[in-house]
Amino acid sequence: MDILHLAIFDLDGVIVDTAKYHYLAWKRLAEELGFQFTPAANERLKGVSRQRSLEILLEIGGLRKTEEERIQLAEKKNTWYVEYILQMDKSEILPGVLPFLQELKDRGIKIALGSASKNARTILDRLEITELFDVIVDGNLVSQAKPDPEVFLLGAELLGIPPRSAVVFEDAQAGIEAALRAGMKVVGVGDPSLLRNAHHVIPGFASFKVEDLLRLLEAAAPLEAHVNP
Ligand code: B16
Ligand code: MG
Repeated sequence: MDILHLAIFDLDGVIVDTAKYHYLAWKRLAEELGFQFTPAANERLKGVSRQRSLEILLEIGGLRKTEEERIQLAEKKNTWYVEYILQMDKSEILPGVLPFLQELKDRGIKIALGSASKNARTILDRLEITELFDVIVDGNLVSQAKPDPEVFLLGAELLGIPPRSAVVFEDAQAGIEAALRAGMKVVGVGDPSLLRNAHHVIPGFASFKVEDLLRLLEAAAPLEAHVNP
C-alpha cells in the first residue's frame, strides 16, 4: 500500500484573507469602547484565539473588564464578524489555492484544515470547498491554542497519518512553531522575514506544486533544532 501523505492548511492568511473582516469587527468594538484600533495593531491578532485577541485589544485600549464582560464583548465582535463572512464567496479564495487543493486530491494526498477559528466551517461553506477536506480541525475541537501543536496533531491522528508524513501551511509565527512542535514539515505563506524557522517560505500557491511538497517530506531535517526555546 502507498504511504499516505497529509497537507494541513491554516485558514486565515493561507486559504482566504479573513484578517480584514476580523479587523473591521475588532475596530468597531474598539470604537464603541472609546479607543482607536489600527491595521498595524491588527497584525498582533493573526492566528490568535478569539479570547486572547480580545485581551490584546483591551490591553491596547488600557481597559480592564470582568470575565463576564469579556465573554459578552467577544460575542458582540463575533456577531459582527459573522455578518461579514456570510457575504463571502469563492472569489475570495487566495490565488493558486484551489488548483493546489485539486492537485492534492488527484494525487491521493490527504487534506486537513488546522485553524484556530470557530467559524471555519461557515467560511469553507461560503467558499464552496468544504468537500475537499478529509478532516476539519477548528477552534471548536481543540482546547490548546497555537503554538501548542494540538490542532495539527489531532488532524493527523484522525486520519491515522504519522506527523512526519505531514506538511503544514501557515501564515503566522505561532502556527509555524505549533507545526514544528508537532514534528511536521512547515511551509510559511507570506513574508520570509516574518516567518522564521519554516522549512520553506512561499509568497502564495501560484508557484508551489505537489512535487515540491513531496520533496519537502523526503528531506530529512532535525525538526526540533528549529524550534525556539
Ligand atoms: P474566530 P487561523 C484565526 O484563524 C485568525 O487568524 C485569528 O485572527 C482569529 O482570532 C482566530 O482564528 C479565531 O477566530 O473568532 O472565528 O473563532 O489563522 O487559525 O485560521
Ligand atoms: Mg492564519
